[in-house]
Parts: sequence; structure tokens; C-alpha cells
Amino acid sequence: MDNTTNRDLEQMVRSAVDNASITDVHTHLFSPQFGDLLLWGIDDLLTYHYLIAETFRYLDLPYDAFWSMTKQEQADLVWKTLFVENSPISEACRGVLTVLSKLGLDVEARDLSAYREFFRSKTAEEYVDTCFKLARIDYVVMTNDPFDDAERPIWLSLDEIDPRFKSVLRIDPLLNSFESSSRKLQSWGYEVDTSLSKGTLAEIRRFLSEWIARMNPLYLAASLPPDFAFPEDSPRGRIIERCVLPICKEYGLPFGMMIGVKKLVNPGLRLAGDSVGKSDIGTVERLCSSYPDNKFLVTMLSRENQHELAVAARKYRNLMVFGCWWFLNNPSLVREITAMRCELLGLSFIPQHSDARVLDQVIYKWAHSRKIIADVLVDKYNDLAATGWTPTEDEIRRDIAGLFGQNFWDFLKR
Ligand code: HDL
Ligand code: ZN
Repeated sequence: MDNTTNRDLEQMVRSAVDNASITDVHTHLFSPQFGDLLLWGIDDLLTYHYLIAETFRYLDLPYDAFWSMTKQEQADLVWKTLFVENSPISEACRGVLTVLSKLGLDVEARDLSAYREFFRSKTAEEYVDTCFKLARIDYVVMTNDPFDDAERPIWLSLDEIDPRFKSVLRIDPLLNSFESSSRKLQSWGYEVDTSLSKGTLAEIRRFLSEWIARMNPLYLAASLPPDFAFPEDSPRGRIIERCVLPICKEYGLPFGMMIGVKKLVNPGLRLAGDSVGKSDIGTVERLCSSYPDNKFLVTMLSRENQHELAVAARKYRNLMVFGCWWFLNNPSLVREITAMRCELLGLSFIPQHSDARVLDQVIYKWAHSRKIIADVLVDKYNDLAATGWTPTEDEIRRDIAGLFGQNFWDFLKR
């Protein structure tokens, strides 16, 4: 291909990526019907747990002194520490500034009070429209936990949800702390005990079925530790085998596994206190091969596991790989992982999710990811064209529509 064609190709790829409408397959966002559970605005942006962890690196402040501050006081401290006293070059810091810039605010002014004034003039409903439009997203998939004391009562009285917000039944407490969650189940009228008898397993299946009926989730999900094993003679192993997988199969729902999180290695940091560990890809392989009629939507937290996961996806068509999760959602690693996935999986994967906890974050997380994914795809399509196979603009748009949403929806229908 001559340079002109290369330039045409690059322009086609970047245009297709920039204009692709996105389904964000994993977030912690809530539709406005969930009230204060929907986080948005500059103080929620600045008190994102990623930024709290980074702030403490510069401070001797006792953790409890920070947690006893108001949200605005915490945000002031984060701003002072990470933005004023040190240049905000980390991905999470840069993200805050990308949001302000995309909103048309004067980042150069570095005027936190002016930014607060801007957000004070907004309502949640109108700001959802603003963020979805700026990020060019069609749908966000929530993380919905019936064991969460704040979220559960809302589901019990909810009559409508903004259709742009899709639900997921998140079951970490059921799998990872069954003893305490069994007491909650008992209080809700499920006849369970910690013996995991047949009766208990049947009641857990009833619980899952009832919440599937209530939430209409796109998939069931759980985050799992690095030592997650299957099969396993444990409450988690038994519940996955006898409850989760049969119910997922019955309802045609993927089981979403997010594997490799070491919870609260530093409890003082609370939500920011989790870390990463390498997991055994053999667990994913055994699940995919033993349950060919189940679908598995999987991401892993360790960089090393991402290569193994891409290889595993070559073996199992019921395995869909997604996202550059959490500590992997940084430009250098998104670039590496996306290129590796293109080389191993072609276009049969979901390159990214935002994991946004604050609504505004979809603006930066997708702006940053679109750029990197486009960079990788330009290289791949140029490599393709160099063989003499020149992709058409329609083919490029088709491929990219798949990566940013259609692959997910097609996988749900499989
Ligand atoms: O378990 C998860 O869904 C993780 O994404 C955690 O919520 C984590 O705290 C996070 O927000 N990562 O981005
Ligand atoms: Zn998450």
C-alpha cells in the first residue's frame, strides 16, 4: 500500500473508533432512580478510591483522620496533594482533567471552586445525558448486589430503570463469605444453613431465580481471589457447581468471573485497599471444558494471566475475554493487552470496559481507551493491508462495532 492509502486507512479506523457507540459491559454506576448510589461531580471524581490510594503515598496522615473528613475536605486534600503539590500525571489524575476539559471547563485555571460551581448547577438526570453523549455510550452495565444494605431496598421498591442502564446480578457475598450471607438469606426467608445440604442448595437456586426475575440481569458476576479453584470442596465450589452454573444455564446467562483480586491487603485504605495476585488459568480452563453449555465472561487482574486467558479463549468458544481491568487499565498495558488479543483472537473479544464508579469517569475512561485501541487497530489494519488485503470502510466499521458492543450482545444470545 502506498502512504496515501495508509493515511486513508488510518483515518477510516480512527473515525470508526471515535464514532463507535459503546456498550460498557462492567461499571459500578447506577441509574438516577437509585438516588445517591449514583456518584457524579468533581468531589466524587476526586475521592475515587484510585486517587485516595495515590494521595496516601505522600501523607503521614492517619487513615481514620482522612475517613473522618467530609467528602469535600477529602477532595480538597486529594486536589492539593496530587494536583497542586505534585503534577497530576497518573492515569487517574489525568482522567479527572480529561473530564473537566471535555466538559469545556478551564483546566488551565486550576480553579477547584469554579469546577464545583459548574456541577452545582446540574441535576443527575441531565448530567447522565451529558456524560453518555460526551462518551458516546449507548448502555452501561451496572453491578447490582442484593446483599448490599443500601441497594437492596431500592430494588424492592423500584418500578422503572433508565433503559440505558442494564443490570448484573453480583454474588460475591454468596460465593466468598457464605457463612455471613447465609444469615442474611435466612432473614429474608430462605431456608438455608451452612451445611450446604440439598435443601440449602435448592433455596440458593430459588434466591438466584427470584433476583434474576427482579433484576433481569445480563449476566451473573463475581470477583474472585487469586487462589480461586474449581472444582473445590468449599462453599464457593459447591455453590458454583450446584447453583450458579445450573441457574446460568437455565436462564442462558453468562457467568462473569473477575479473577485475581486480593481483598484488603491494607484495610486502612478501605475500598482502595485491594491488591492483585496471579491466578491459576487452569480453573478457567476446567470450567469452560466441563460446562460447554455455559458461557463464561472473564477478565483477570494479573498482567501475566491476561496472556494465558487469551490463549484459553482460543480453546473455548464459550469463553469471552473482556476488558483491561483495574490495575491493567493504564495506557501502557491497554496497548500491550489489546495488541496481544488482536494477534491471538482476531476480533473475537471485548477490548475494554470502564469500571466507572463515578458517572463522569465514562468520559475519560472511554476517551483514553478509544485512542489506544485505535492506535493498535491502525497498526493491525496496516499490517493486513501490507499483505495486499485492503479492508473496506464498511468492514472496518463492522469489526469495530463488534469490539465496542456487538460482540457482547452476540455472546449473550449464543
Ligand atoms: O470487583 C470489582 O468489580 C472491581 O472492579 C472493584 O470494584 C474495584 O474496586 C474497582 O473499582 N476497580 O476498578
Ligand atoms: Zn468493577
